[in-house]
Amino acid sequence: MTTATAVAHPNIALVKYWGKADASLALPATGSVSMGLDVFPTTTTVTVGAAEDTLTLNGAATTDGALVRVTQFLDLVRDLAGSSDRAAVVSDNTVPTGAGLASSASGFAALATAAAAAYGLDLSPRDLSRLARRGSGSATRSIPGGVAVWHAGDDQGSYAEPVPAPPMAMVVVTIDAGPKPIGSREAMRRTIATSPFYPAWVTSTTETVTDMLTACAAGDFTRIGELTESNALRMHATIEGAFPPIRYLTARSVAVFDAVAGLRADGLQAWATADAGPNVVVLTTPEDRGAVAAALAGYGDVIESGTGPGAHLLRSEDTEAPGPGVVRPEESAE
Ligand code: 2P0
Repeated sequence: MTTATAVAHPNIALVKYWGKADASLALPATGSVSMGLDVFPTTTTVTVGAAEDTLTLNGAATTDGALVRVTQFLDLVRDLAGSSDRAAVVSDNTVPTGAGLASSASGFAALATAAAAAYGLDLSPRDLSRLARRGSGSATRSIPGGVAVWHAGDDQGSYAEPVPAPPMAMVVVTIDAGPKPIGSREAMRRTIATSPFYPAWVTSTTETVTDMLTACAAGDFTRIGELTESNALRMHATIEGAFPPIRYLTARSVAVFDAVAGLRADGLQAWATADAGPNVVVLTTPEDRGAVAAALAGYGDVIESGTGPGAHLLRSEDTEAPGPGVVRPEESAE
């Protein structure tokens, strides 16, 4: 029985991924760029040698669609490893319930890292990121952590890697912790099928990725911020162009965008973005993050984050014992 435990963090895109070129291989229509967070890690243990695949999520046995998705992902790992062994997956998210951050990026990055090790695969960071992509697109970018670019391309070429960038921080403003009106996977499909703005989104975002990488390399924080906020609004405009329309931003979201513009007028580095929901994330500098968080406290629950690490193994061990997290005698003596 082989067990491995990995930890991974969420990431927030500065240039968004919205739409697949190939759903079965999880290939994005465009590249994207993100900042990995240093808050809310997911810790996942995979133990190979179970009677059947099982998933325990935050302490509760799970048998719904989440288990189906995990099993399909493990099938990919088993194919690579030439194994038919089933596995027990135990995953704990530290995102507070309703923080408004998706856990699929950290979840599948941690699962990919732990499962690859538990099944005996020795993958390069690039191949680990390609594997995480098959679980959830945004998980691709949680493998490197830090500021990362996820390349569009074919199966071999679509992976994430770190990019040089100036120091960054984020302030997450949770406006509404309720469920999304429509999940991002289905919303992406509807956007591609019905939004007349989608072709322009693909063209412009491809250019924005290049511009963002140039701004990151130059350490031009203001340009990074401008591109971040612009790309987020373009994504939401494209989504709103779907039929039937999908609108994630609420009046309260827009109020935060206005407040962030006010902070810029006051001389702070603050640029707003938002994913597939009403919550707003503000890109800022390590110097300005405290002032930005204080100024936005009245708009919702506010959480600060610095730039986080990539996905990594906590332990990988062979054990005779039946279950994850078992400490061998020589280790328990420490
Ligand atoms: C992003 N989002 O770049 C964009 C911005 C949401 C808005 O990636 O279908 O859960 O698993 O590939 O990764 C959310 O989509 O979608 C997402 P799948 P995922 O972060």
